[in-house]
Amino acid sequence: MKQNRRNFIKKTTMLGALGLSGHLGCAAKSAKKTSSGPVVLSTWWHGIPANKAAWEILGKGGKAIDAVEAGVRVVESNPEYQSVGLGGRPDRDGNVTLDASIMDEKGEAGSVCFLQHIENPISVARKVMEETPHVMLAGDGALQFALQNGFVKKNLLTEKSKKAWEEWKIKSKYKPIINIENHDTIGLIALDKNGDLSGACTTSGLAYKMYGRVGDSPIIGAGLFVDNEVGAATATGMGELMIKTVGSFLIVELMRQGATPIEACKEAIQRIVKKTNYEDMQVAYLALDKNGNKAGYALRGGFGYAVMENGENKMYNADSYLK
Ligand code: SD4
Repeated sequence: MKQNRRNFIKKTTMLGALGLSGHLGCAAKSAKKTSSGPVVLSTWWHGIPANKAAWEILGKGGKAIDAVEAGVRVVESNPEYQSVGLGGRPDRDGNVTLDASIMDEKGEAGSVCFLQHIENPISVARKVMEETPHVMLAGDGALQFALQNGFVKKNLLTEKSKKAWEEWKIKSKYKPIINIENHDTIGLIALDKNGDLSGACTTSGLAYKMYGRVGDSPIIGAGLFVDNEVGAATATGMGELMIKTVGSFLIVELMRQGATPIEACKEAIQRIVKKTNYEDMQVAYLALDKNGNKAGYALRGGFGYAVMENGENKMYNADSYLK
């Protein structure tokens, strides 16, 4: 599955053709409680297997923090998903560099960025959260910490991703084209049976990015934010736009002030429209409040996300600002 920008647009058209269920955002319009049990939602099609893994924990009354980690690990470890973990598309020099973050119900946070050679960066992020006094480790320092904690060093560049990169180099003439992107980060947020929220976000980032580039996914408040009193939000798309507008934090703060998840996501997209040069770029958010109300909303059409509750796991096609 090619996932460059052009193909992303094709894929988004395909989503519509697949007749994915309607706009969950509308269902989430009301702020009243819509879910009594656990709920998990996550970005893109790989959200289906991720939710399923998360549900194995949530469905048995397990903790959201364990569920979010287990959910995204499935996607990180599957080389067929060329935008996360093993098999992720490399930067323009051929290095697979990963970003990930995690937050729990206590407001604790852990993150790694520019991490190489580790299949499950989310678990390294969780270790940073739980076993260091810090929030974020980067590059070689993150790798060293991972190895000290028993993670195994491996080559993450699969033949398939290597081949795609080599083809890209011919056409791209090796220019850094930062508005050409792959939108397949997995952001996953969950509410457990006890009413506790957690979230995880993990990615190989923008394909063929500049060496050293870090996106929104490991930045607490940009790619992910959780406040157990209020709600959780996560993002996918062109990370620079979410970083500049601190989008996930903004969504949670708007919900704190009474916005529904869909209203909060719309406002965060509006902020991008007003404050950034978003031409040719995509951004999408997911939000979940403390009562289980949820929404997905995107800058442009074609953003799909998966929701699992009451044992049912379904794709939804998010509403968007640009039609
Ligand atoms: C990034 N937000 O690195 C990530 C890319 C992404 O799906 O979402 N890909 O900017």
